[in-house]
Amino acid sequence: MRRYIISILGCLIAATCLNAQSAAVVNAPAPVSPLPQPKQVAWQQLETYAFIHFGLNTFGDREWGYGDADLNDFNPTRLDCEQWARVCKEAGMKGIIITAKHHDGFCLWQTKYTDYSIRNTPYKDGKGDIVGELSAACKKYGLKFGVYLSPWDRHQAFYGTPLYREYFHAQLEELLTQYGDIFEVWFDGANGGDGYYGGARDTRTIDRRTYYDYPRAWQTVERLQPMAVCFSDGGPGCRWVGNEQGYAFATNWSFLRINEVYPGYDRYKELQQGHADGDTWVAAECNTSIRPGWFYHKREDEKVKTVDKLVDLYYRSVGHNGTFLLNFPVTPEGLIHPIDSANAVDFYKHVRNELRTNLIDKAKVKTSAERGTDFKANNLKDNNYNTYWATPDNVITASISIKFSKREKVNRMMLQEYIPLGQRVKSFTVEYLTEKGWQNIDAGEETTTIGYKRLLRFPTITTKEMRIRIADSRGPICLSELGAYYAQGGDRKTTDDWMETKGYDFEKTETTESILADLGNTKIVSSLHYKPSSTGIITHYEILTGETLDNMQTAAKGEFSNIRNNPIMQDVYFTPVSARYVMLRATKTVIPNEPIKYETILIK
Ligand code: FUL
Ligand code: CA
Repeated sequence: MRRYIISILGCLIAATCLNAQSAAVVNAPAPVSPLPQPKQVAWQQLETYAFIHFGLNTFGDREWGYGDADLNDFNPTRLDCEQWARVCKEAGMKGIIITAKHHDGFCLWQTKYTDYSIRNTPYKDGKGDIVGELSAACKKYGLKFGVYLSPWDRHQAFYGTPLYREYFHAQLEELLTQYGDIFEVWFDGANGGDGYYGGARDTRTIDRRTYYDYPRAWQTVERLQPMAVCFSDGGPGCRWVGNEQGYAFATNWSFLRINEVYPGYDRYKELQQGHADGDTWVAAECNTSIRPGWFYHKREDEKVKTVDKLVDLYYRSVGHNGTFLLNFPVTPEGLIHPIDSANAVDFYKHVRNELRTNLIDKAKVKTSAERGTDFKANNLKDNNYNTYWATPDNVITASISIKFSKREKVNRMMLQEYIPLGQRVKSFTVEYLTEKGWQNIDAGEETTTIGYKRLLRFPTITTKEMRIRIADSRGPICLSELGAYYAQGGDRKTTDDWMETKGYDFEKTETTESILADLGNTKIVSSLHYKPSSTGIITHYEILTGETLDNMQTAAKGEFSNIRNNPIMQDVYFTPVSARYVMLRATKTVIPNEPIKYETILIK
C-alpha cells in the first residue's frame, strides 16, 4: 500500500514538472484542417518529376491505340532506360513515372495475366521488362519510380465485366510487388468507349464511379507501398490539375470536396484551383508533355516546348502550389529525343540561374507580430522548411518587412507556408519602397493563396526595402521560408504558343456536323489540321475531298484521341489528292449531337 502511494506521488510530481516546463515553451499553432499526410508533404517537396509515354502506340504513331496493334511492331533497337534516367536527372527531375499499361492494354512488363505484353514482342526475344529496367535505372541514378496503369483497356475481351476488375487489381499487385519502392501510382480518368475488346470492336461504357472499385486499389497501394500517393482526378494522394497544359491557377487550394470528385469528373476545370471549402487534402499535379502529344510522333520534332515555355510552366506549376510532371515521349528507337533532352536540361539550368542568389539571406527580416521562441521571424530565412515563423492565436493579418543592406534589383519572390499545419493564407500583397512611398509590385496575377510554394515574377524593381502584407488567413500565419531574387534578363516573360504555318485560303459552309471548304480551284491537298473550340468538340471524324461536290471521296477517317483533355491541334495526313472541296465531318462529338465548332482549320 505504502509503495503504491509513493508511486502515485511520484507520478504527480513528474506531471507537474512537465507542465511547468511546457508553460515556458510557446505552443505551436493548432492545425487548421484539412491536413496533408506526411507522405503527401514529402511528395510535394519533390516539385518536379518526369513522365515517360512509351508502348505500342509509339510504333503505330498513335496517341490512343485501339487495342489491336500487332505485337511484332514493338521492337526498339537502341532502348536505354539509363539514358532516360540521365536526362531526367540532369533536367532536375526527382522521379520518373512510366506508362506500364496505356489505354491500348499493351503491357511493358512480364505480367502473368495477359499475352498482350512485351513477352510476345521481338524486343530482347520476349525477355525484356521495361518496367524493371527503368526501375533499376532510377535506383542507379537516385530517382524515385512510379507507374501508370490505365484502368480503361481497349484490348481485353472482358473489359466491362466483373472479370476485368479482377484483372486490373491483379496487375496492380504485380506492379506494386515486383519493382521496388513506388512513389506514385497513376490512375487515368479517360474512357473513350470504343475499342478492339478481343475482336468485338464495339463501344463499352462503364460507371466511372464504381466499376473499377478504386477504394480497393487505394487500400492495396496503402498495404503494399505505404509511401506511394495515388493520382486521379480526385486523388486521394494528389489530383489532376484539370488541364494537360501543365499549369495551376494562381489561386490554388490543396483541398477538394472529396465526395464530389471521381475519375472522369465532369467539372474538371475546378481542379485548376481546388475547392477553397474542401474537406480533404489533395494537392494539384500539373502534367504536360514536352511535345504536343504524349506519345512520340516524328512530325512533332519541330514542336518541342522551348526553354522559355518550360520555365514559364515551372512558375505556373511549382510556383502555383503544385508539382510539375513533365512527359518525355520516347522515340521508336527507345531513346529520349536529343531536342527534348537539350531543352529539358537547359530549362533546369535557367530555373536554377534565376533563383540562385537569395537576397533575403543578407537582409533584415522583421514581422509585425511574433508568436515567440520557436516561431521567430528568423525562421523565414534559415533555409530550413521545417522551421517557421508564426503569429499568435487569433492574429490572421500581419506584415513582414525586408531591409536589404543596399539598394537591390529584384524581380522574383518566393513564399512558402508550413503545410503540415494546413494551408492558410487567403490574400497578400508585396510592396517596395520608392521615393514616393510604398508601391505594389506588378505580379501580373492575383496574390491570394501561397500553399507549399508561391513564386512571383514581376518587372525589375530597385529598392532597399520590401514589405509583404498578409491580409487574410484561415488561422494564425505559419510561413517557412522567403526568397527574393534578381533574374538577369528576367522581366516577366509570356510565351505564345507557336504559330502554325498557313494553309490554303478557302470559303466555308458550315452545318451542325460538317465544315465544307471551297479552295476556289483544284489543288493538291494532303493534310487537314483542326484545333477544337471549348464546345462542339469532334472526337471521331471523316475527311472527304473532291473536284466537284457530287463526287466526294473519303480521304481519311479516324479518332481524335484524348482531344477533350488535350485540345491541341490535330493533324491528319492522307494520300495527296487533287481537290477543290474538302469536308471535315464529325461522326461523333464529345457531347452527342452538339453542333461542331473549331478554333482553327488549316488545309494544306
Ligand atoms: C490522358 C490520357 O488519355 C493520355 O493519353 C495521356 O496518358 C495523359 C497523361 O492522360 O488522360
Ligand atoms: Ca525556415
